[in-house]
Amino acid sequence: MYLAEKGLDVPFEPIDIVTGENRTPEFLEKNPLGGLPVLELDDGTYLTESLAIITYFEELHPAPNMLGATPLERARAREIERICDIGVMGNVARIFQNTSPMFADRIKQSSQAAEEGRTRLANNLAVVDARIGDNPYVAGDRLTIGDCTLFASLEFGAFAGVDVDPAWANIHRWWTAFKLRPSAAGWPEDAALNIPSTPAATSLAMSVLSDRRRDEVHRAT
Ligand SMILES: N[C@@H](CCC(=O)N[C@@H](CS)C(=O)NCC(=O)O)C(=O)O
Repeated sequence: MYLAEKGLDVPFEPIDIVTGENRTPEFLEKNPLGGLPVLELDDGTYLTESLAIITYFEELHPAPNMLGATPLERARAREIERICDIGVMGNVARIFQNTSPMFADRIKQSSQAAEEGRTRLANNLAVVDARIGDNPYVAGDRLTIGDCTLFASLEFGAFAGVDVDPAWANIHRWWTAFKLRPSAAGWPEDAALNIPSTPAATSLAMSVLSDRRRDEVHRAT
């Protein structure tokens, strides 16, 4: 989404996390933590961590500016981006990992950890909702990196069956508007159906969807 907003064309190689392509020895040489995304640099080395990758591109291609023009604007943009990543994405992931069958044999699932994730998610969404207020974007009247992070987090939440309370009206207004941006057009309608490359992987992905989401997918296909 960030690359689309910047108008940058970077060659892209999909990695199937459902079948564990990101856990092969070959991939772990690129990122020992197994996470995506990974940026392969011209010198053959690899850069990991979304924020590091984004800020690298931001310095190479400052226009359109998606961080801010002054030190304080950049600090505010990073502040809300961290809240969206750690507070929203992190807690959506925590709930998903502690409730989804996909993780049943990978971690010791805990309903208490999932519950804690829900509380922390609500606290962070309250801050994001207040920060958006009447503004069109998460950091005010211009698009910044936090908008990309929030969109990815909410879409992942929709896939994982983690709902955003309708009480967060500013977030919902922002989300509805953001879906209309051309950069959102390429966003997979349903990550579970687009990421997997084999029938077995698709069936595994379908099995981890919430019942509600699975019904929606069946209706749409
Ligand atoms: N802090 C890292 C998080 C990396 C990460 O966990 N990415 C997820 C994206 S789906 C992933 O690869 N999950 C699959 C896994 O860890 O097996 C970043 O911002 O890049």
